[in-house]
Amino acid sequence: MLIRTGRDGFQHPIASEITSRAVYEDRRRLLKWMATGVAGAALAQWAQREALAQVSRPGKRPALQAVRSTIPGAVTMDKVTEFKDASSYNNYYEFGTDKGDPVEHAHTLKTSPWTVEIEGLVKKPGKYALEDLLKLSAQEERIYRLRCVEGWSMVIPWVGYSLAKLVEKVEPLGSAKFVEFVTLADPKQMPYVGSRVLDWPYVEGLRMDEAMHPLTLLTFGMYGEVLPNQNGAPVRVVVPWKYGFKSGKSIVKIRFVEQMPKTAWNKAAANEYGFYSNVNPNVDHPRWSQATERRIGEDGLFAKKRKTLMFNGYEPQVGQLYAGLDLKKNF
Ligand SMILES: Nc1nc2c(c(=O)[nH]1)N[C@H]1C(S)=C(S)[C@@H](COP(=O)(O)O)O[C@H]1N2
Ligand SMILES: [Mo]
Repeated sequence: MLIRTGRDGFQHPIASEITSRAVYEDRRRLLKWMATGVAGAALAQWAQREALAQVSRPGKRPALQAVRSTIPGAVTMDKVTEFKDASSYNNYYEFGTDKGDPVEHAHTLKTSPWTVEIEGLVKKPGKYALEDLLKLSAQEERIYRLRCVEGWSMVIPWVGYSLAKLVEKVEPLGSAKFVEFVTLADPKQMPYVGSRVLDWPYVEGLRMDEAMHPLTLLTFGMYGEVLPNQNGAPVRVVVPWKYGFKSGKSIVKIRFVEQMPKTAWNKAAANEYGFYSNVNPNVDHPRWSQATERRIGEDGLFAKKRKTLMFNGYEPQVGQLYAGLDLKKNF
């Protein structure tokens, strides 16, 4: 709807019609696709994604909506995974090792009140209430692929902001080379903490430049709502070019450190899980290939698997971070 004519003679759209750049880019891509004859599928995807951004609250949880991100690589055109699948097929070992355990057990997780402690080599350490973290920067919606080391993947619309915003705010010292994420380990709320599958708490880490990369998302929501417990409520990270286990859930501490953190999976099996854990179809896991994957909800059990992309398809954005690094050694 055009509501008024400006002095320059052009009609100006009302605010709600001002299209964000990401949406605009999507439209341009859509038009290109239509020209190449794959319009049917593309249109269906388009309609679905428009709907996700604006109305649907599939989990009936409190709304956490945000505008589409415009940063390069933040919005994949892949078909979005159904909320039902993304919230019921999870890895969250604190609630059990089967994919169906977290959705069944994670209701015992108490996500409020919640504080995240910032510690280590940083000018402004301290406890940050979740409410303050939520407000620290504008939230964006980003549609990322998440590739699990076990060979499945999903496409999820996350809501959050670049972790870099928080890092800048707390001012790490020059000596800080890595960021360590410590997640909640409370046996009273988490039935499998105490089991011997992993050394609790679940710890993850990133090199400082990885943590500062704009695609690394401090995540509070998905599908326009606050995170379901089983997906890592109330706050997790999502690092889209790495295997899913690098994206720690239900974070309680963020530590700035000089030495490479000892991460949970690396401690459990160093020959299988390195620190970097970049998605890499050319480097096999010792027990299985990483060359292909199955998209949950799309690629049936007997369908041909799809090829896994280098850095999960985020090579144009993150490849530079690893220039000169031997990715076979630093897996
Ligand atoms: N605290 C914690 N974080 C975790 C895990 C876990 O077991 N505990 N599993 C990881 C793994 S292996 C994956 S694939 C992703 C899954 O995230 P999703 O359930 O939102 O898809 O969470 C990661 N974060
Ligand atoms: Mo995973």
